[in-house]
Amino acid sequence: MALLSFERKYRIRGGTLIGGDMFDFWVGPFYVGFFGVTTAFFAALGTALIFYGASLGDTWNPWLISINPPDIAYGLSLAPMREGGIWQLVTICAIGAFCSWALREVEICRKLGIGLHVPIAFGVAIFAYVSLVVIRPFLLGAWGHGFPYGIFSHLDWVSNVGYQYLNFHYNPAHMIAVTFFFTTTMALALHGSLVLAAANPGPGKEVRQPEHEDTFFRDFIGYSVGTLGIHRVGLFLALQAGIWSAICIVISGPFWDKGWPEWWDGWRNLPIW
Ligand code: BCL
Ligand code: BCL
Ligand code: BPH
Repeated sequence: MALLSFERKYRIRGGTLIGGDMFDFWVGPFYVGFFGVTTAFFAALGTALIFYGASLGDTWNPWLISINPPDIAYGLSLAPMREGGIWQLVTICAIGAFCSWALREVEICRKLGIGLHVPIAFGVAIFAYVSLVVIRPFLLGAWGHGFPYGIFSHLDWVSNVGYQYLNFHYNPAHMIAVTFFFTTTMALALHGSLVLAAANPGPGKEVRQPEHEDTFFRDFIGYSVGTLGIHRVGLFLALQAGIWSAICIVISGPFWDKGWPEWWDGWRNLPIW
């Protein structure tokens, strides 16, 4: 891979955000950079803390290990290590690792001279995570509202929090988020299959061009959004899915503490039906 002719031109120092040319080098195919080092630091420390927490617990079964947030009674204070303090430190490490990862993406984009679309998109995923473990717990006044770090335990959390609002499906922002997740998958299914169809017209036939792809959708549904356009649509749909997810959970509690079905009462009671 390193033999791509342009790599010699871009694999040079510069473009870093901080620290000048400190760590401004590659190890094999990987760009390191200052934020590569901070990612490794936070990821290693966070993972070690999870193992430490697991060693205090009563199981090494990977499905059952769980690092739990502090009791609600600790509010927004720091809890003792064994009573949620580990969760708090893991959360700091996780945010440190995710943000470092995004900033490393930024440095690579700057070296390549390309836009920052990828790190911005990842920023939306980080935002969704932060909304779950920082923004919502902060608004509710206790770190205990964050989700536990365990494969099964975090599923229990989702189910319990969902039923706390009777039927989470009635949360309007959840509806929008779910719809965007489904639509994203539909768009990628159409895009992936269309590109492969043009690239694989059958044995012995010449690969078809984007004009054929556009024509397929014009013939079929009267409109093609175009080769660049579909990537804009895809990015838009995926980011909306993340953004509305974050909204749907942040409003549950801080802005609406009854069952979500009740939210629709005003609408149902309109005198027009
Ligand atoms: Mg979850 C499921 C991780 C937040 C609801 N969730 C999963 C599993 C995986 C996971 C164990 C498959 C996810 C996947 O393929 O995603 N969830 C995970 C992480 C976070 C998270 C890391 C996080 O925010 C840091 N999950 C949440 C929040 C809920 C939630 C709280 C709303 C988003 N999650 C659910 C539900 C389900 C999962 C509902 C499932 O049914 C599914 C499952 O089977 O659970 C048992 C897509 C991403 C990829 C394909 C990229 C690869 C990701 C890999 C697989 C992640 C491995 C995580 C690893 C085990 C965690 C530890 C890290 C180490 C210490 C370094
Ligand atoms: Mg719901 C949330 C769909 C039924 C209760 N629900 C969500 C949303 C999504 C969804 C819109 C989760 C996606 C998300 O936030 O991603 N729900 C959904 C669907 C149904 C459904 C489709 C369905 O029935 C068909 N939900 C229900 C039922 C309730 C319910 C009715 C339970 C009984 N639902 C809830 C609750 C929540 C959701 C409660 C939420 O909290 C959640 C939500 O909106 O959260 C914001 C966002 C992505 C992330 C948070 C992942 C972030 C990843 C980070 C940045 C990176 C991790 C890196 C990793 C550690 C690295 C691993 C190592 C490497 C692999 C090496
Ligand atoms: O590198 C990437 O992709 C290859 C980035 C990434 C992205 C990107 C990247 O550029 C983008 C654009 C997105 N994700 C986008 C999105 C969607 C919408 C905006 C959204 C649906 C989503 N990502 C979701 C998810 C999920 C879900 C749904 O659960 C997961 C699990 C991921 N994304 C995962 C990832 C990673 C593969 C990668 C990425 N999305 C980011 C890798 C990274 O940050 O590496 C640095 C950190 C580590 C190596 C480990 C850190 C360890 C911690 C310190 C400890 C663990 C704490 C954790 C809280 C425990 C959780 C336990 C669970 C069992 C609950």
